Amino acid sequence: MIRLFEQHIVRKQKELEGIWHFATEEGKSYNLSVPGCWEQHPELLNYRGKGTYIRKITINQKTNIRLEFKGVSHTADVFFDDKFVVHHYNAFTAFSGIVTGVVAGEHIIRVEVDNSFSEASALHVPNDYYTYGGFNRTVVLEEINDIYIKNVHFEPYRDKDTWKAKISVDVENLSDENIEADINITLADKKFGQKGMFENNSVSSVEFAESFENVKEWFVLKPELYLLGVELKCGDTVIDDLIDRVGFREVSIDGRKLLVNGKRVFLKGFNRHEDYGTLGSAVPFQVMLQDIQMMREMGSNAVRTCHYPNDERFLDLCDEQGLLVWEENHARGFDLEKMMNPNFDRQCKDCIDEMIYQHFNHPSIVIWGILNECASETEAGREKYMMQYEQIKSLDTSRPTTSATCRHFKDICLDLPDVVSFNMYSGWYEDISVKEKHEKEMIWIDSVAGKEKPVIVSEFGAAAMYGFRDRGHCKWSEERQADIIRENLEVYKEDDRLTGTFIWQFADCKVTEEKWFSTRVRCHNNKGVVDEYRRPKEAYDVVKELFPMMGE
Ligand code: ADA
Repeated sequence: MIRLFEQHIVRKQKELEGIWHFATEEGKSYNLSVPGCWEQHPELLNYRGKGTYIRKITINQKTNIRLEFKGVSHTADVFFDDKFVVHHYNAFTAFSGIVTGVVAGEHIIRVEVDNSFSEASALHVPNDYYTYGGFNRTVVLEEINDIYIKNVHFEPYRDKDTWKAKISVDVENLSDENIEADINITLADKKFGQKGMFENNSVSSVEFAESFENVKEWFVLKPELYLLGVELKCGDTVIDDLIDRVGFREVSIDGRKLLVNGKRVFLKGFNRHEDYGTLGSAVPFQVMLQDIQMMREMGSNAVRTCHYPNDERFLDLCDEQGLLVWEENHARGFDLEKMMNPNFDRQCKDCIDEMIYQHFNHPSIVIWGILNECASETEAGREKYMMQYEQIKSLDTSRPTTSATCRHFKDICLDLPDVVSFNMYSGWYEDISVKEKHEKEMIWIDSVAGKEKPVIVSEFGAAAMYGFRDRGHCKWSEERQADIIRENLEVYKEDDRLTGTFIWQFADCKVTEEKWFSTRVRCHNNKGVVDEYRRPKEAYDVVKELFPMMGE
């Protein structure tokens, strides 16, 4: 499955899922699944390094092809008939490559994949989640003309009692000639369009501003979605199309409140890693659906994509279920030394560019996050936070920004984001009263945030080993985890200054043995309220009892 709705009627598109031939650096060969992580193969459980995937395709008539890789972990170099096509770093954003003038017959796609740790990888490092190897998401083959629709952005806003939208269509002209064509849009029973002259060998944008009477707004847990169809017409022939799915909703801030369509919302949910049992980060669609159904059963209305952009099918599900999403760029726990890696700024910039360019239209995304628990207590770190917030605002002014800090009482960046968020593990890493620590934190935040802002407790929780029960409620028992989550939720439930809280975490996830083995039993982060196979721990029912008592 590529998306939860058909993206094309005219453009030919197919998924290149199935068996690809794989070889390690040492030349050992395997047949592996795409999508799939190579660690799923019993001989590659701990393989970290380079590997080559090969797949043959057959083209029936001369055409241009576009290959879209939804996620390759973590670095990919793509070749088509031994000709270099595209390079990409980062497992969590999509990328594509185009080959023009492909003749009919059999062709070979080769993808050199690398999940090793080195200075070349500033974001994928030994961490409290695992960097797998392979195709964590699927691959799509498309046949396109010399001119095609590259992307469409939809930005809704209310103007008094009318919904309006700014729509921007990116068209790429691959030929050496300028091409005139019509762009026609269908949305919510309305049709409109304009002619465009598309310059050779370039990407041009066509802008629209339209009003939409009689549409229903998208709201938390009350979603309304519309298909946005774009057609590219040369003369009387529609030569390309692109369909996306949008919602009419607007996000704003009023003092401490986060508003959707002018109504206050309270985000209550989970931090969720893309990781499942023996499948690693190649999480199947049915597990994504199960995760959301379990989070909803516990009363969640939100989810945080810790700590990287997520699979767009998961975001499609959030759009359909009316969940509120905090999506963030790829970063976890970098001290200043790591932030000074010569590749860090560029790799963060690319990730933010791709995250917003690819996920802009999802109504469920209501906040963009950056740099989880990085060096926000340093001046040099502040420069990077400032640069990344400015980058986000240059790409999207329709959503607020935030960052989850753990630099308590020393963070010097809280004046920068629209929403202040902090991670707090009272009761787990510190045996301290949650209420007492929370009050101190809130007073400090107000003293340094520059003005009253919405505040989110972006992480809290405790570890428990699935199945370990102890009537004394000792640490690592399911009972103790349930007690700590209860104490936290009881405090946050009563604090009207908060606009949200996310439990760390939804499910247990694998971590890198290097660096983390000493504090992570069985090389997992065991703070899930379900284990990596989605088996609920006792805390599941505590959340199910208390979340419904918290604001919507
Ligand atoms: C941090 C971090 C999470 C996880 C958590 C923990 O807050 O943001 O990724 O590592 O701590 O389990 O300690």
